[in-house]
Amino acid sequence: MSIHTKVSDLADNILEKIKNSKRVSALTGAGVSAESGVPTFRGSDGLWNNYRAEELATPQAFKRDPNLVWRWYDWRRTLLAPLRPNDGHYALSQMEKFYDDFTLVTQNVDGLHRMAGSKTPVELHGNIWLMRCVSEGTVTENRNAPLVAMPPVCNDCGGLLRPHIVWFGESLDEDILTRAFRAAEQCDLFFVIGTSGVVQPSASLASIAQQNSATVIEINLEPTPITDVADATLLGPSAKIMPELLEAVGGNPP
Ligand code: BJW
Repeated sequence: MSIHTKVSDLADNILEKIKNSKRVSALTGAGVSAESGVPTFRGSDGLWNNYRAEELATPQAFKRDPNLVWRWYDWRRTLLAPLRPNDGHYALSQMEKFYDDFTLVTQNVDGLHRMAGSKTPVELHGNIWLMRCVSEGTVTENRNAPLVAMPPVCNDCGGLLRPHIVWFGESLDEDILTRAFRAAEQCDLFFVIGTSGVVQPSASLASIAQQNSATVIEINLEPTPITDVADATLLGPSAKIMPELLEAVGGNPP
């Protein structure tokens, strides 16, 4: 474990891995979107500070008061709508071109990785721009922000729609989880960027990569539980560090 603030300070063997690995995966969290203006979940400016998670991000909360839950999501969607990817997102999308095999796994629901050009991000916790019919299970895209009608209902059956997001106590989609575990198990290099590393099962991906002999590099503003399993931690904003990493691989920083 080593902690640095610049990519150029990393040990030679770590830089070698960054430059020459073939199979690479990255797990991102809310910190990657922070510099785009998206609030993180925890910490002093976190979303949970003003709202109790168990009142809003659970199936029980939605059953009890769908209007309250939708008002929170409507507020977040309206805040997100004008926001754009930052240099961290762009550097990650460019990395796809420099490694033979690159899988981006994200806990973020904001869709900014796709907007930055990442082709097939594995979205572990869903997507805030998708809605799911509680009765039929059909998933549709809806970009209205603010929403026109509250709570939104299914055009086909009139049933209640919910955000297509994984709430606490809900299982992650099996296929998506399989892709994420495979990406962690089969990579030579694993980046963990802007996540507090406390929400399972996502947080376990770094340990899985490490147990399968991958080099684990963490990028965060501060140490986290992941720091203990990482071969190196780079302390700093992802919009600064990710372009430095891209440059180390041979790319032109955004
Ligand atoms: C920067 C930066 C910059 C800032 N640059 N860095 C095993 C043990 C214990 C509990 C469980 C367990 N398995 C499952 C659980 C229960 C639960 C869980 O993990 N609870 C823990 C909190 C204890 N997990 C679940 O319920 C999951 N389901 C599941 O496992 O089903 C089976 C099961 C159920 C129950 C029991 C057992 C098994 C589902 C989890 C779904 C999480 N969903 C959320 C909310 C979605 C709502 C929404 O968005 O609308 O997803 S929680 C919330 O946290 C959101 C995020 O994706 C997720 C992770 O947060 P993230 O991204 O790490 O953000 P932050 O804010 O925490 O951290 C930001 C970081 O960035 C910080 O470190 C900053 O320093 C850093 N940073 N600016 C770089 N510029």
